[in-house]
Amino acid sequence: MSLAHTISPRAPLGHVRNDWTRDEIRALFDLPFPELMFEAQRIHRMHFDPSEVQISTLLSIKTGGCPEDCAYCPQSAKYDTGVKAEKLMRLDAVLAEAQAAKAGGASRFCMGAAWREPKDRDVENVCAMIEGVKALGLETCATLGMLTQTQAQRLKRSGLDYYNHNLDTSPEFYGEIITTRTYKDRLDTLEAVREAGINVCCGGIVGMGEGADDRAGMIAALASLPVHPESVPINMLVQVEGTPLTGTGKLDPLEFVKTIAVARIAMPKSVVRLSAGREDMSEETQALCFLAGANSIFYGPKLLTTPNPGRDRDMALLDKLGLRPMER
Ligand code: SAM
Ligand code: DTB
Ligand code: SF4
Repeated sequence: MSLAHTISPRAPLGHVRNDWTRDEIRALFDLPFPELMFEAQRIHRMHFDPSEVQISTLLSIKTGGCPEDCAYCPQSAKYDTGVKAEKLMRLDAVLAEAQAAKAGGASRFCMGAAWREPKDRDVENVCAMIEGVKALGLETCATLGMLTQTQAQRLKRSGLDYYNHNLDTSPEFYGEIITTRTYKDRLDTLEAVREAGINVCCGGIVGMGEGADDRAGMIAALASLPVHPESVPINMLVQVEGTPLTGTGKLDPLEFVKTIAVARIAMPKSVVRLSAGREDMSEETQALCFLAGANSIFYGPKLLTTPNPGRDRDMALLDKLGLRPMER
């Protein structure tokens, strides 16, 4: 039996389980790198075509001025980052961006708003956007902050395919990063989204000064949700001047790759997204992330407010690696 298999005696690796302990996750992180990568790639191939990458494009439909204090975020009103607070975008402008994203090759369009939680009126406006984007033939995703059950149900009726709401880090480190809402608040929103029948997109950020145990705690929290998120974004902190996390020591890129590999093993059927942080990531690190089981990226020159690689650069990379966009 291989070293990796001794970690999960209750069920063979590659099967979906929701009872991961932090120690088991930590043991995956501690595997020799070749063993970890081999298992991640083996499990990836059990459930996915290894040459396919899902392509999403992000749009900030409501930028800046957020009342929350997330220490990583350029859109918090509490930090002076140069991001100006704007109003919710108009429907026609959003649809023009969605059309451009589709023409550029995206299959999913994610709309993000810098809200703590939307008002019911905001939800109505976003529902009109979702209907319009879906009519273009794109999958839809939204990230609007905390939701009530009624709001989640309303979004579902508009046809929303995915809702993004991250746990961000381990329960223990969370208080160092956000004080204006609790871990439990996040779990409640995730439950409302799940109950409403919307696919869940939920992940976190690494490189925030957390320890190896926190990275394991974050993956353990995600992998022990009652149902695994269908989509798991793993973000590398994008350090933005003015946020409390600027100047945090850079995380070793191989630790990022390992986080992706462990997410792949712990949530075998979820799409794992190599998310924020690619602008400053070498092609070699990104290639290792794909090898570790990442099979989704944000595509287009901007994330919400920060830069992302240009389309040409990404297409050249995918081409070089023989990867192709996943069909819907
Ligand atoms: N306001 C909503 C919320 O917080 O749920 C939606 C938008 S918020 C920007 C979505 C996610 O983006 C956050 O949960 C965080 O994981 C990620 N994010 C924000 N700023 C980031 C940064 N500087 N680097 C990496 N990820 C970041
Ligand atoms: C996620 O996990 N990462 C995306 C998406 N969900 C909404 C956002 C990344 C934001 C990076 C900072 C910015 O561009 O403002
Ligand atoms: Fe606001 Fe979301 Fe940024 Fe937190 S992550 S400050 S909730 S926009």
